[in-house]
Amino acid sequence: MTHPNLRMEKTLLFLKPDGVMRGLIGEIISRIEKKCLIISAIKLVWLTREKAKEFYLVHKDKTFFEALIEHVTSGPILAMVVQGPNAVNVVRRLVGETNPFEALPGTIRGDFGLDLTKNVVHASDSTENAEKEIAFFFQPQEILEYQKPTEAKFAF
Ligand code: FUP
Repeated sequence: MTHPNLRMEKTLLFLKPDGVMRGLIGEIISRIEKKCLIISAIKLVWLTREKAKEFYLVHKDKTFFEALIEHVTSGPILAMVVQGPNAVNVVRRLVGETNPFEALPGTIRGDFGLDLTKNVVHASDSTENAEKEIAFFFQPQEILEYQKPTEAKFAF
């Protein structure tokens, strides 16, 4: 039975270099899996400065822009397309507040974030941005549609 307030969505989640370097790949993927979300695409990417600036263009005039670009290009990131009911909002809530010192315990940033720049992950903040950010990292043929048998009962 489809719940009227639920929409099947895709969102873009990536572990920043601090997350990858600290060995948090398994931990973050585990949290996504335990929430019964589906990983539709996944890959390691090492962003160039040009690509990082393009991704964060909206922040280009902010004081933290250079530090942000420096950090996200300092090592590989693990980019994923995550799918599920209301996935954009659900993943943002799993991720927690931008500032790790305000993010609640139990959220990814609340549990692992070090500072505003090294806050472990990025997650799309709207369905519109999710679509753009997914296209930034993935070709359509890299995104796989499937259902896990154990989750078929949640399908709608
Ligand atoms: P979020 O959507 O939670 O990732 O946060 P924002 O879009 O506001 O910020 C994008 C990224 O900029 C954050 F992940 C980290 C970085 N940032 C800083 O480094 N310093 C700040 O004061 C705010 C954001």
